[in-house]
Amino acid sequence: MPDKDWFTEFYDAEGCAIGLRVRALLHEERSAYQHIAIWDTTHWGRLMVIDGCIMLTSRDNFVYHEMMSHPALFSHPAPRRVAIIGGGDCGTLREVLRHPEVEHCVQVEIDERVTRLAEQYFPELCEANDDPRAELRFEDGIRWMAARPQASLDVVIIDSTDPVGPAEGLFRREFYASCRRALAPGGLLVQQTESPLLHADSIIRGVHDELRAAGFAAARTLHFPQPVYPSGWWSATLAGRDAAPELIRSEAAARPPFATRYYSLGVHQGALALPPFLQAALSD
Ligand code: AG3
Repeated sequence: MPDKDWFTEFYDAEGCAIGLRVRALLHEERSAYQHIAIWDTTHWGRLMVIDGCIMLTSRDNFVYHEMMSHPALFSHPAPRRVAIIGGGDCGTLREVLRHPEVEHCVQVEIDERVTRLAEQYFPELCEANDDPRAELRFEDGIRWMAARPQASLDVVIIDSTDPVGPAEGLFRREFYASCRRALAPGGLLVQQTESPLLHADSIIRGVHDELRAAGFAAARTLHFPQPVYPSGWWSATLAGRDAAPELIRSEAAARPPFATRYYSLGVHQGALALPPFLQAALSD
């Protein structure tokens, strides 16, 4: 098969790559912030790539988006006010708005083009964008968060790209401190934290340390498969403003009032079970 039929993300830092066979390049542009490409693949539906990094495919994004939203929302006693930082494809927003307790969910994405292209090429991810509880903002999430009134949010979800370039500041204690300030008592934060296999001692450990430095009480990392991201294995880290995050609404989690494809009570509990190497990397 000639190379031109494949899109490959080369993950040079770890000497590995992930490839998908493609049929056509549907769109390509350089926005004010980054290079964005949309491909049609032969087996994975559509593919969005930002600066050479795979963001999502139609086929497997449900795993990531459900794990970025449902564990946090079922761990908060009453998640009414939610903010998503990044998440421009709107997949996380859609999952958040499945929760009837949510009264308002604001998505703060720096690059409006990501959302406009998602509307066009991934309309299924954008089906909740017209929900009256949804607010779409296009601005710098770090600055937006720093300007939030104190105790005005219940859950903060950071759905970012890798911690290089524009997203780097989203992995630092200064940003976490503004998140913590904006969270009401009992508030929770969740962030995508890259690969357990590749980044346990670096990024994931670093996020735990930065969260603690910012005043969060405790953090717990969940892991799940994500075939199109480097190593095929991914993570999200949950942190509690005042206490360790616990799955306190387990009855609701056992019977969600909406359909899920990956998330379940058992999956949530299993995702929190850390293999020894990861436990060791994250213990004090
Ligand atoms: N999530 C992107 C996670 C980072 C992927 N990294 C990579 N391919 N090197 C954002 C998109 C989903 N809403």
